[in-house]
Amino acid sequence: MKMGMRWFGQADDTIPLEYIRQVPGVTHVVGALFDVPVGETWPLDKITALHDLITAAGLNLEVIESVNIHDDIKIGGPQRDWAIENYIATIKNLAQVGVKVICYNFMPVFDWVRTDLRHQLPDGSYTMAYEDALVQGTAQETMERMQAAAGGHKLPGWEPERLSHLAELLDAYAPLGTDGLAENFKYFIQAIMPTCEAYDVKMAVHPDDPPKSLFGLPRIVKDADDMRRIEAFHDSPYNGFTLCTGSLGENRQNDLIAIICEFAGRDKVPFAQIRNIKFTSEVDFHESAHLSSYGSLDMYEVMKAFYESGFDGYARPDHGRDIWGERRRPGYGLHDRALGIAYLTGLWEAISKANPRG
Ligand SMILES: [Mn+2]
Repeated sequence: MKMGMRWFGQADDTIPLEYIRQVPGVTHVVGALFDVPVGETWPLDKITALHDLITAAGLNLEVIESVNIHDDIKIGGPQRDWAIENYIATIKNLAQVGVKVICYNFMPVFDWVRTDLRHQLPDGSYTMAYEDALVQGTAQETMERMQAAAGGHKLPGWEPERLSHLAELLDAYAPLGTDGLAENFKYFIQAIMPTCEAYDVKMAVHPDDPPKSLFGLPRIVKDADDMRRIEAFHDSPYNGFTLCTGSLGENRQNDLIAIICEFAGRDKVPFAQIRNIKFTSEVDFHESAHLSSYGSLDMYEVMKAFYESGFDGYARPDHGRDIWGERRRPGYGLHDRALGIAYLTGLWEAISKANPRG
């Protein structure tokens, strides 16, 4: 397991790379360019500049999150092939600096959804929460709630430029349905796979968060059945998954441990995002500290499942709370993510010493 932390770049992240370098166990940064419009090719000079900054700090840049998917790829719109050509060019450019994994998602219109980005827990820390009753209104209302709650931070996947055309986007997705979206996903995967395999860059689709349909839009990366369908688009380690324990764990019907064993066991998990959540009702939850005792997921069993499946990919603690007076981009406090890393790497050491791999 190669542990890392997500970093939003010099312009957008208040955490210096030097601090990340000091978190025990961290060898890499999960990075991205945030100033290239979705659909365009990421220029090699900007990628190289990001890479050089990270390696100068003593860290590696081998995982990118995210290279976002243009809406026309998801919809099958007129600019689809243009956007795919650019995606392929981006993969080639990223490979040139040694990138091995691209995390992305295939969620229509909306990326991840929470209803409270600063929910206070009894210990005084702040976290993100989801209350299902609050997304029963319109998509517009939810979007406004998210943006108002962001406290001026940019939220990944919630680019105001793109969402300013919300009504248009909703209309464009409306006729697709689950199968239509899946067909377009398949078209995309089959178009890029030869490049991924030739350039040794693994694609790792992130599950829908929360893993269910919202606002009547189809969602197709929710559970093991969805993942099997995606795997069948092109059966190869290059067509893989970001196994986000928090996202998949947000649906009580998902047997998270079985999903880890199945997909990591088939070498389809190049990237793991490991966090805990706590259910507050059948469907509502908030993100919690990583410790098993603070949430609803058994992190010992999670780490054991990764270990026993032979997982040796990249990982990150995913999110953290705001603690110790910190006020960062929601989900991306330094301290709690570092505590999560200490805990997860501790579990990993204990599990691996008790069960040496043959
Ligand atoms: Mn995640």
